[in-house]
Amino acid sequence: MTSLSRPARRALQRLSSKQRNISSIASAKERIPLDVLPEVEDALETGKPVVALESTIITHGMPYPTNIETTYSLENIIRKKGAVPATIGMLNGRVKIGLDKDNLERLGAPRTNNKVYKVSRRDIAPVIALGKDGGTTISGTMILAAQAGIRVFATGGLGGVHRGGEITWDVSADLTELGRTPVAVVAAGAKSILDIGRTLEYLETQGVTVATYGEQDDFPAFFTPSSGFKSPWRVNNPADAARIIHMSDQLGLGGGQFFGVPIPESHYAEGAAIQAAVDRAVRESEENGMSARGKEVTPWLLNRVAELTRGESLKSNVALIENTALVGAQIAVELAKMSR
Ligand code: PSU
Ligand code: MN
Repeated sequence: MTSLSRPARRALQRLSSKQRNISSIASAKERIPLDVLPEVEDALETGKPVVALESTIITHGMPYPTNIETTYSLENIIRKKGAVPATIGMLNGRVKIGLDKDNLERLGAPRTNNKVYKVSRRDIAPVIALGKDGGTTISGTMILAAQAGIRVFATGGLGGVHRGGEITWDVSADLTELGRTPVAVVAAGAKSILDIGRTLEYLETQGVTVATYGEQDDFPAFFTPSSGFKSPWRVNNPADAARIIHMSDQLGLGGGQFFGVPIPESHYAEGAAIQAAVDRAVRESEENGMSARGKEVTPWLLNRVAELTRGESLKSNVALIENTALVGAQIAVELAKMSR
């Protein structure tokens, strides 16, 4: 939209959300190879609530077939709350807003010979231009969601400043994306494979509104409810979250918001054991040089933690994403009422 003149941009801002989404999808289709599932296109055109889901979880974050089963489960949870799910990924260089069964199988099935890229901002243009397949990270998904006019996105864990990031400079593109792209991310916080204190500092510098969603002040740490760091804000209902998103748009601030939803209480108990595995995995990654391997670091750590906990971490992972999908859908429903 930055190519528009300022008066044109103002005129576009005055359009109702319905008109805006039609123009946003139509114009996106003129610019990029884009396929939108009919259910999603209809929802966007008629101002119904839509929740984006990412695909790096499917391609790099979870093993088969849990990755695919979880995607169906998330999509159903979102539908039950009255919103439409849009899982975002890339196939043959085409952007997919909503994945059908075949798309999902192709991205999620065990790899034979087709390489599936982990796609953050820097990778989007090459994957399209060179006709590749990709699972989009939070940053990649935010960009494509924004292109389609989707304002709310639910997922598991945010990328961040890695432990030792002050030396390796390994800082996830998720953080800068939240600073520039207007999509609200609802997730279970950031894993303690990361330096959560520095992650929050970086988000502040980027101007990102960070709020815990629930009854605690602490920023959640994915497998455990509390990170030991406070979130700058707290909300405990979907309408308040939606009001923050809406006001950010009214102000024309332009960036995203982050809502950290603590892991459900039923999974607190596993948290401590998983935490020990996280610490061990981080130590191993430093010893074997994995921690200096860029985009491979996060998937390696996730996989190692799952191994060390004999799959317990995977169960918690599924439970907490199901929870963020539910909250994301509730926020999207409230936001749709405000944007009419
Ligand atoms: N954290 C998780 N699970 C994940 C990811 C992060 O608990 O699957 C994925 C997300 O797609 C996130 C990405 O956007 O990893 C961040 O990767 P990196 O650290 O390389 O920026
Ligand atoms: Mn990184």
